[in-house]
Amino acid sequence: MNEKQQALLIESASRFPPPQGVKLSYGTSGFRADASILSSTVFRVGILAALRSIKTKSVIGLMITASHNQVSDNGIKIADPTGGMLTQDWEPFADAIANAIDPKDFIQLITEFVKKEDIPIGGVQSAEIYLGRDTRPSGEVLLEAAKQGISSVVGAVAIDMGILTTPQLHWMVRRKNMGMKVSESSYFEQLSNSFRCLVDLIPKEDTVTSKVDEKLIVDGSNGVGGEKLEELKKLVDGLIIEVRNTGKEGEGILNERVGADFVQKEKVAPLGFSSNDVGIRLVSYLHVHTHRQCVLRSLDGDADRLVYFHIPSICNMKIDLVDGDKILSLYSLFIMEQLRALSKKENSGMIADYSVKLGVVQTAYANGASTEYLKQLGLDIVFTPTGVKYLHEKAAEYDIGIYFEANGHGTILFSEHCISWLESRTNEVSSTSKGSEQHKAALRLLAISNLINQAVGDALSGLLLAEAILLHKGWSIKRWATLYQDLPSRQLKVKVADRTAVTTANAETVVVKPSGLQEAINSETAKFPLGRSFIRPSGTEDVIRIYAEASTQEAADTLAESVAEHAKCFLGLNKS
Ligand code: G16
Repeated sequence: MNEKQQALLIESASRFPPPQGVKLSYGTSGFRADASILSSTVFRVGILAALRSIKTKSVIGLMITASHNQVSDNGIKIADPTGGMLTQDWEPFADAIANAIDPKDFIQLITEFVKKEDIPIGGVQSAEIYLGRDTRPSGEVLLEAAKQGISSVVGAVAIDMGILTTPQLHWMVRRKNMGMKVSESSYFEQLSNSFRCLVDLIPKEDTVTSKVDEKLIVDGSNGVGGEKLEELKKLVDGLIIEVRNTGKEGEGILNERVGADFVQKEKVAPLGFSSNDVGIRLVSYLHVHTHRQCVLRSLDGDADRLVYFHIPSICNMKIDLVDGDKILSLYSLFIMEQLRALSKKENSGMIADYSVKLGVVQTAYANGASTEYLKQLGLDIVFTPTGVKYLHEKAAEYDIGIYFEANGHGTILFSEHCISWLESRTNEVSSTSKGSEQHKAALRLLAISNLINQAVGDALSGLLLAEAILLHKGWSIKRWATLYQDLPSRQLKVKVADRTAVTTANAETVVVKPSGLQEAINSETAKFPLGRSFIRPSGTEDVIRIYAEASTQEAADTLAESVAEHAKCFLGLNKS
């Protein structure tokens, strides 16, 4: 690093002193904490993004968001050149620079890292970083900190893409690095065009419209997802969508008793939904949730997660949840049907000359009944620790890899080879085979690959795909929910003295430290038929998460409570 570059870094870093007495950690999907202590971290991640852009000669994305966390928190997610999460190799460097208090240590860390990674900084190299933020009030200040971090690397340029959902920013980074033009309108066009394509391919005779729910009500979590869905729905024909909890003045607070995380964990309807919505299909997102006729759906705070639900009875606001596992099951079923159609030899001239490797990826949070169902479908199932960065990596090993966390975060990845094969199936067909079931199946799979966000889980594109499949099958949310019956489950969180004292193994199903805790969990689990429980430290909140499932709701609740008691005993409570 030359002197000019070093001086620039020292001068700009002096404007963003790190908070004293706080250790920040990269976590499940980037840094996340109370927004008031994050300026220095975001500034430093700006530098990291510029280095990553120089190293990879590609555009990098930075998203200012804390997704499902409370409104006073904020955070930063990093999109790598593929549009996926930052490579895990760089996480230790991110941790180190975020926590370097002494300016000399900070400069030394950067000097050593650029040397090790052979990153030529301070010279003629250029770097380009796309910036986005959600609707949190702290977003503007933190965006400015990111810009200052970026501009303290010679040749690096920040491009502010405005208020976006997290998946939109990841999509833009991926697309730009594929050499395509990038704009929000091209995102909306791609989604709505491929949705229309799927709907146009529905066999007319099979459409049982009477069974399909009439209306979709979406809980936008008072975040950016609601606003974006209002724009997208103008381009989407054939769906009646009503958005609630849009975050408009007076509508409510971001993620406060709304959104996919709340709906999925608490299993109750979000604010803004009432007994008038009984029987409707609903969606929640980040977070997005859906509810439809009426189907309801919930999105989350930055619209990267999606769960569906409906309210079966006016007696209470308890919901029937259609979570990420059921979305995964719906997608898997539909894709398998298309692959089966493709492999059939018809008098069409099309021959399936290649066997597509299809696999699904879940985490320990997947309901046991969903895994059983997917096994029965004959699917290859792999488990990873929590965090899309792990699931995405595994899914990319298949020709078509579908991954979902129960909390509604997931997507479908198509290998380049698979896309080219599908394209050749649709381009090379003889005129007689056009319109055959094989031809249509290939077109459907290609439409899915365009509709689904292959950079990261995306509540908006995930919603349109689920809707297209439901329309194709003529299914209501109730029919969808009966694919299998979830085992009763319960999730709890406990604020312990130090969550980092817990380490786990086997995709987070076994506690390694503190020693003795796993034995205590085993002895509780053994008391309940179909009992299963695990604990893990959250990577987005300062808590330990506890999951339990069993044959009855009462048993799942009791198991979760007793495991929580053991966790408190072994780890001690956080008194602050
Ligand atoms: C992030 C990750 C998800 C993860 C979630 C909760 O989601 O992208 O993969 O499931 O955090 O993680 P944890 O249990 O470690 O707190 P989001 O939507 O909050 O960005």
